[in-house]
Amino acid sequence: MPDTTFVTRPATTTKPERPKLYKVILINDDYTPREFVVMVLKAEFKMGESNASAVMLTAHRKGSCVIAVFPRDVAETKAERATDLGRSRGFPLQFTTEPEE
Ligand code: NFA
Repeated sequence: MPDTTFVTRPATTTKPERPKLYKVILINDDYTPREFVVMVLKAEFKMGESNASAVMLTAHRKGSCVIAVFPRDVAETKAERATDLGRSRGFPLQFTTEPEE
């Protein structure tokens, strides 16, 4: 018969923290064509045409635009993939991430 050890649960339990979310931010530049930005937003962030156009125009006018929030690894991967799409075509298009407050 194996020995069995019973471990009692602590009187107080803590709920697991909800993972912090990260914003993906589109940065404006003077060189990437508007249609290319829209294409990247549709391809990488699954936006429809009108939403992608609105986001692109907000970044164009204000300098940047928050696109979406995701868990850290997802946000970083998407920002990297989207930035790489621009780089592969010789554009300085940039997507960055930052933690939500
Ligand atoms: N400012 C770019 C242009 O006028 C378009 C653009 C928008 C680029 C948003 C990057 C981000 N061609």
